[in-house]
Amino acid sequence: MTLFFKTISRKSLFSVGSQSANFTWKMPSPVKFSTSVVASSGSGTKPIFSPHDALQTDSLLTEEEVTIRDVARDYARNELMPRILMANRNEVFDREIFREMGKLGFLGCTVGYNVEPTSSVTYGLLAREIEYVDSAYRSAFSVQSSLVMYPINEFGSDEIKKKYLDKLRSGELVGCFGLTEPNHGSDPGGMESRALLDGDSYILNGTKTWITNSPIADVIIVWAKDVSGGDIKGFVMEKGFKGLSCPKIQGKFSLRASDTGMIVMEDVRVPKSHVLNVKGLKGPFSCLTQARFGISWGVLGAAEFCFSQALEYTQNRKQFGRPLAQTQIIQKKLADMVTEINLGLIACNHVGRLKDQGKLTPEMISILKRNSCTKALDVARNARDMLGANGVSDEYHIIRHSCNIEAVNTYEGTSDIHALIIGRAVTGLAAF
Ligand code: TGC
Ligand code: FAD
Repeated sequence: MTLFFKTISRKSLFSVGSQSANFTWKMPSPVKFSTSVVASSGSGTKPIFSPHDALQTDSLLTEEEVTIRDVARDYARNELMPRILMANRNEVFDREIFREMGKLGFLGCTVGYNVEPTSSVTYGLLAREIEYVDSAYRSAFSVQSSLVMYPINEFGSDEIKKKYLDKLRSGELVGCFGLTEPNHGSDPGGMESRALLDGDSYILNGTKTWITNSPIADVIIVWAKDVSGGDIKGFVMEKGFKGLSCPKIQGKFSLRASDTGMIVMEDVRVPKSHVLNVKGLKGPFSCLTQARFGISWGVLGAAEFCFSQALEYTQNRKQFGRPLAQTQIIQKKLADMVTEINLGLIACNHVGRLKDQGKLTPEMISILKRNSCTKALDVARNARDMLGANGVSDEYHIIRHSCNIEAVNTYEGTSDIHALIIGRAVTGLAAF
């Protein structure tokens, strides 16, 4: 496989201007990462325990996956981290981030159009490193890769593949994916958006809401019911199409560094060549399978940050004459965190390998998405508590992660909806 990451000039990428925050990171020392697993001893090597790779998941990665992961880690921690505090505080998304991720080869890395695709585990590792900094940046990465590039590559005509895929990969174009409607979130099958065939084009009417990146998107994928026949179909629209508008939703207290909006369609004409070649809910659901897989990895990255921060903080913070980390309750919380994060990562890795072997079922993804989100939310909430008052300050970053994971737990199928998908597979009875 081509290591396209190696061809990028890191120097030029990393000279992009970082937004300077008025605040400095107040941890006593930077969060450290040790993934060493062996130590020399008189009789050879002896495995040692690292809280940051407790079950040695790194040993399951290929050399190429480790290399790409390290590039992503470097980028996320050195380039994204300095920008996030003010971006989150001011609800700003820097569109340049798409070009940066594009330059590094992150966008649509598993989509093999004009490039060699990476493994699914690589995609997961990228999501994990990016979400270690913020879920908003991972959302940008996953919507573009899994919800926009994936369906265009799988179901698009040669014409639209040629028109959009390379530009989406480079980050020159930004895409979004509209499934949710004001009256239909968990039950997209009830959608009210309609498409009427009229000559060589369809006329679309309807409203989508809570759409990541819609206010800044150039390429807008919308799912709507074809009036003749009633099948759900996917339509690829462009910013500027007559009758199309994408107002921003204001006042989110989660994913504040991501632009979320609506897609309002009033008699929007979409050429037939822009209709995706798939019928029914399996079109959008197959995209969701890709994105949910990435979220399952990503949200554990956010949990890893919260764990590392809480560990460092409680090792340094003394109350009652001893470090907080030397108390039983704090140690139990840290033990729970390290257990859940590492079990979760092993599961993601395993399912990623099954995915590339063609052995995946959607229920496996529901298990991962639900498990990773609920466990990460728990880790973030506990970490917030362990920092006391500082836990509610955005300068310590945990409250931001905690608020973000609330939304991540809701989108792409809520935790309870995934329980019902698993429940249906277990019992054979649909409860929704
Ligand atoms: P159901 O009968 O289960 O399925 C209908 C058809 O779809 C097929 N199918 C799949 N195909 C491929 N991949 C999958 N994962 C699939 N899951 C189902 C299925 O075989 C069937 O095909 P066919 O040929 O028989 O028609 O449909 P249902 O209506 O009963 O589904 C119920 C339920 C609850 C599972 C579904 O509605 C659901 O998943 N609801 C959750 C909605 C959701 O996740 N929305 C996400 C919106 S996008 C988003 O949130 C992006 S956030 C991104 C970010 O910022 O990162
Ligand atoms: P509802 O479906 O109204 O659910 C409300 C509650 O009821 C939940 O707890 C749910 O679990 C529960 N519930 C629902 N049905 C049942 C049942 N049968 N039994 C028991 N409990 C049930 N959508 C897109 O299409 N594209 C995007 O890019 C996108 N980005 C998003 C970004 C953000 C920041 C957010 C917050 C959402 C985004 N969404 C997007 C929408 C997201 O997918 C929906 O919010 C989600 O699917 C849930 O739908 P809902 O909000 O309408 O909640």
